[in-house]
Amino acid sequence: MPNPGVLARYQGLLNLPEYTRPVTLLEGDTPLIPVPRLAEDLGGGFDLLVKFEGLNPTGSFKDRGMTAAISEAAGRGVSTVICASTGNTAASAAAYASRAGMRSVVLIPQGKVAAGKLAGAVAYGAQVLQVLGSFDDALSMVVSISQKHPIALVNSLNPYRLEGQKTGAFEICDVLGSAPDWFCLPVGNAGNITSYWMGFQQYHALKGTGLPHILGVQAEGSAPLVLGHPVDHPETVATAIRIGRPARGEQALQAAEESTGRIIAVSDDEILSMQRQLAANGIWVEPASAAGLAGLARQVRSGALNLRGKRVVAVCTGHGLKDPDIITRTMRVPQVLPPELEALESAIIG
Ligand code: AN7
Repeated sequence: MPNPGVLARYQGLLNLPEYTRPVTLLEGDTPLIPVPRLAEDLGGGFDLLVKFEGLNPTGSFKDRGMTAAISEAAGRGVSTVICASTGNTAASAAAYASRAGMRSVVLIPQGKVAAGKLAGAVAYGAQVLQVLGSFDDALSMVVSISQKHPIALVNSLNPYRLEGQKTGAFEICDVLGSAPDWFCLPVGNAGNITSYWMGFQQYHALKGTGLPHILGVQAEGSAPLVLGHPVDHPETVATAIRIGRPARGEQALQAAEESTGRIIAVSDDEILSMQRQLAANGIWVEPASAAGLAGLARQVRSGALNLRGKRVVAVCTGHGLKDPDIITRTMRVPQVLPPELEALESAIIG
């Protein structure tokens, strides 16, 4: 059966109002890709699969929650939606709003959004505004304006975002027949980790699919949930998770605790190194998306986690195409050849 989009596929399992009017780009149904060579590199003896969420319509996992938030808004006749974003939410909100015939406004931290995401938000027709501040500043501004004017907030403070996002957990259980033993993902504003835990719990209550331990991973320069306090000036190369006051922080900590998992931080170098390792397995993700597996690698290396005989699923949240600058900025410019066979031979054979 062709994929009907996550709302239709999991109708009845998502807590959305009667009046919801479906707006979909046929998101979801993303592949769960085995990466045996990467598992070997991490010591071997366990199954490792990547849920590649970069293959959603706008190139990130945000589309699952956005179809739900925009569908609810469409059902009650909303004409304008707004969000703060490190980039992916902006592109997704813009696409689904346009699809619904709504106006969208997105607030981004000035100069800190990857090229592919900014271009997406513009291409899909959002009004893009830059804030001289962080994502956290932008979020507090959009929350205030949505309380003052009839503009719907579509950040993950919007409960319908979480409802749609739960479908990632359902899909994993449907494909594997049960939840994995460990489940790792990057954590920024903490909507995704909150939703996955809700989804795994709901499916387990319904179908006995079991519960994973959750490993949430932040970047060291933006790790409020590891430090135990907000970070006023978050920094990391993984701009998607450059967030110092996660809106769903409490729930993320609860998910880690209830699942007997943990939330840890990794360095930018570990993130970029895992981005390269994934690409060496044919999966190019944006830096933030590599954080979950970078955290898994760190835990295995230090002996904090023994995965022998276990099944592990890692969510890779966004496509590498969204953040090409990080690659092109540091690469060696490709060699230029005259149009002669000899030059080609000497370049590749020596
Ligand atoms: C690729 O787009 O917050 O912990 O405004 O883009 O649910 O926030 C993006 C977050 C991980 C973290 N990976 O997810 C935004 C935004 C990627 C992301 C996260 C984001 P949450």
